[in-house]
Amino acid sequence: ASIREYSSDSTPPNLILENRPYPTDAWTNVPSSIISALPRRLHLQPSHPIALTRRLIESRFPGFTTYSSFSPIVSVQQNFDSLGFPPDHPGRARSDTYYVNRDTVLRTHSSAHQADVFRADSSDGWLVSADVYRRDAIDRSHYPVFHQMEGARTWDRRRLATSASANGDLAQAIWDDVARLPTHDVVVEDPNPPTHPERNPLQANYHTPEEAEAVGAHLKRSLENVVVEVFAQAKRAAVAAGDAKAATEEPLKVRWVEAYFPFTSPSWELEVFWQNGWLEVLGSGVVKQELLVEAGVPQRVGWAFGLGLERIAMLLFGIPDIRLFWSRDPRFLDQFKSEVGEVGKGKVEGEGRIARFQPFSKYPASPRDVSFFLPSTSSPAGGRPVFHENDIMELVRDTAGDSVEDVQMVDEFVHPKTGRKSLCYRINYRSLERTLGREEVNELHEGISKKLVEGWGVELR
Ligand code: FA5
Ligand code: MG
Repeated sequence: ASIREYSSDSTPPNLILENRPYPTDAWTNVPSSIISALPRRLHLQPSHPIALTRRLIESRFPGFTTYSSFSPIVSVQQNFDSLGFPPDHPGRARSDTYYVNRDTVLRTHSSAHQADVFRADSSDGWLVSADVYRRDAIDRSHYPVFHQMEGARTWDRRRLATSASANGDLAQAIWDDVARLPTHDVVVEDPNPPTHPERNPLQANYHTPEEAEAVGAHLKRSLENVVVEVFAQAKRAAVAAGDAKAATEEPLKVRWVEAYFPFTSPSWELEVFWQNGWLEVLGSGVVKQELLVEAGVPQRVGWAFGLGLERIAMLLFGIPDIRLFWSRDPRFLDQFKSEVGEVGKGKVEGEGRIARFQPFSKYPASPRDVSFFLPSTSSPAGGRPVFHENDIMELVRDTAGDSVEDVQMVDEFVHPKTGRKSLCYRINYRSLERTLGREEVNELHEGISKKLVEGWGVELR
């Protein structure tokens, strides 16, 4: 038996996505809950907080070309190969990525469009907003569908060589542009050395250290300005709402930490101190020159970033749970609508407003535990794929949808005699929109337990 036989039980010969059929194969793993999220495009719904966040950030990059309607169905080449992901990179695994089939995925990040945009767009700066898909944990800041904004700023050496400014000195030209950026007065921690000889080397074959340093400085100031603006707007909204506590929250704390991405070097992540911890909001770095060479623009040099729009929107609007973005409840959506006037009999909806989220009520939580032994032969040779934590996350999501607030492993042990592994997960049921009945929760929980037995061959304890 193989994984193919196992997964073909329930997989139709074609998946219809955005009105197009895609042949399925042994790699197909997109569940119906994800397919139904495809048409939502929250970043394009006029007064939705994700769209408002997108527009606020776009306004901090004047002159950049903006794209926001590329299809989320991309090739493995676009999502991974074009970015230099090695063949064995964990991000490619079926446990982490939604495969339509062997060659086609739901994009896992907006970086999937980097190479294409660099090739097709000769502007110095561009932004791409996109819904992205990942098999991931379930909790208040993780959801299997979320939104990213990709951005890049590059400089053209050839154009520079023929212009009078900076005497053809690229580093100097970039520093001149840094000086044109707005300034801010937030103290930013930047504890790591700017480069790391193995993990994050300068691209010495392509850039002088001065050029890389100038690109890094332009990148950091540009993105700090985004976060500073988001916090200023968040505070304004809190004051307007009479929310004294939020309005006087501690001053903004921001730090850069070294990071690794296959398509940038050096690379950094930007973190913001929020609710007692550091929250990562974006990844970024100096674009690998190989990518620009491949894209037919070897003369361009610059930076790129990829930012989580939900993470920023949670800060901006004070939204405590990522599931709220998917709510169709008018008590949520109407909070961000604005009216521009009246035409005929109807009110005309405006572009929305940045307002502090007012919780409409907190419904009770219903935690339930499920404990089970994994099958002793939990290997592909035994006929089943190896159980991965993301598999229970998806099973829960597919059975109970947004009625689950989080899923956590609370116990794990290996039986001393049989050597079998036992796991216990706590599933916390809580709707954002209503009280769930005891019977209803029991039914959902039994459904999940049953699917664990049938799909994964576990033995309930
Ligand atoms: C990336 O996706 C890179 N493509 C970013 C990048 C672009 C680096 C260009 C360099 C150049 P990462 O996996 O860290 O990196 O995700 C970027 C951001 O998306 C995170 O900082 C976070 O804000 C957000 N994010 C990641 N996973 C989730 C999730 N499950 N739910 C909500 N937001 C998420
Ligand atoms: Mg990251």
